Amino acid sequence: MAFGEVVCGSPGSGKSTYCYGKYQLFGALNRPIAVVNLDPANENIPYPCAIDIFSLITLEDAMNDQGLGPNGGMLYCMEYLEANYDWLEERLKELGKDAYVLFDLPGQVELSTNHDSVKNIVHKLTKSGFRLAAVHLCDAHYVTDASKYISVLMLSLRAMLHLELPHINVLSKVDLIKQYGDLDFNLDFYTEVQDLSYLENSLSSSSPRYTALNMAICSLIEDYGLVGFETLAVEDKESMLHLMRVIDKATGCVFVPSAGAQQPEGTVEATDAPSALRPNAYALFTTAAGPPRGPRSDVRDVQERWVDAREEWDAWEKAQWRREGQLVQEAAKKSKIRERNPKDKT
Ligand SMILES: Nc1nc2c(ncn2[C@@H]2O[C@H](COP(=O)(O)OP(=O)(O)OP(=O)(O)O)[C@@H](O)[C@H]2O)c(=O)[nH]1
Ligand SMILES: [Mg+2]
Repeated sequence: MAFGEVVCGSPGSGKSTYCYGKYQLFGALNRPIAVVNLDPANENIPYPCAIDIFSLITLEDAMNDQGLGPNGGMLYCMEYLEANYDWLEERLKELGKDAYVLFDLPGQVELSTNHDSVKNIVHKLTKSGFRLAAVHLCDAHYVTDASKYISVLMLSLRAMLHLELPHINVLSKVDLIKQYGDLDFNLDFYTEVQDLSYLENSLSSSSPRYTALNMAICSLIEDYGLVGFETLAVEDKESMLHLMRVIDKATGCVFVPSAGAQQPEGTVEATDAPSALRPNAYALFTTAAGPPRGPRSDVRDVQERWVDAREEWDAWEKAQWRREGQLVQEAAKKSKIRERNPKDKT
């Protein structure tokens, strides 16, 4: 069964960088992955592309041929892709039925909030057997201002209602959050979205005329009770791993490495039995249904890493990297010595 992620979010929120980060992470884990660029304006693609919308249509062509501006051109490209869905379907088939596919979308928010083309394409993919999750990225700096935070909540809720997929909202670039000033509350207040009435003070001081409207929007978001956030710092391996576990849980994907593939000890027994019959030390059911575990799975840990004790953690990480570098150098030296003196076993 094919699994995948529809990576959406506002312009510059880090979608393409996330796709590249995930491509590298899956490479390190020996998990197959393919990235599909669906942004017809994405000229500097950081990741190796399995399928690229550029071979179907580009934004420039759409603008020139149809006499449209950049935003109208983008909508045209998505409508064109929807009309030529078989182009996408054929190339996806070539990736195999067990592919894991990331769809990198353009940053125009209307594509994931009210325009129908992306939604229709997603529905066709789901019908063809894809188990998809929407991964909606929002720049974490919005949480440093109450009114911007409200707009991010509304945008996220709207995308959830529109795309109708298992949905994971993500506060991206959380590593930069400290540089935008002090937060009024701890990070868990913003990620858990439990009681927005605490925002009243900041909202009434920034825009007193609209306090009542803002509070009405807050209670609407609370009434739905759908919006919550994960956090992401793309260069932090633990952060990427945590998000991977959350997404796997949302799509119901449990990856069992094939026998013989290099995996952490005890993960899989090296037999030729079908994957469903092989033991998995991480326990398949716990992985699929239990709460995500590990570093960065608790938002208070994220707060400590990037807000409360960032300098100390940075220094600790640097020391670890130095130590790893030394170990690699020592191992290389030893193997050179062994090559020169094959009889020497030290
Ligand atoms: N510090 C930091 N920077 C990030 C992170 N993720 C992305 N960025 C930076 O954010 C900028 C925008 O990233 P992109 O990946 O191009 O964003 P995008 O959402 O694909 O942008 P559009 O496709 O134009 O909508 C780049 O300079 C990235 O290096 C992150 O986790 N931490
Ligand atoms: Mg991009």
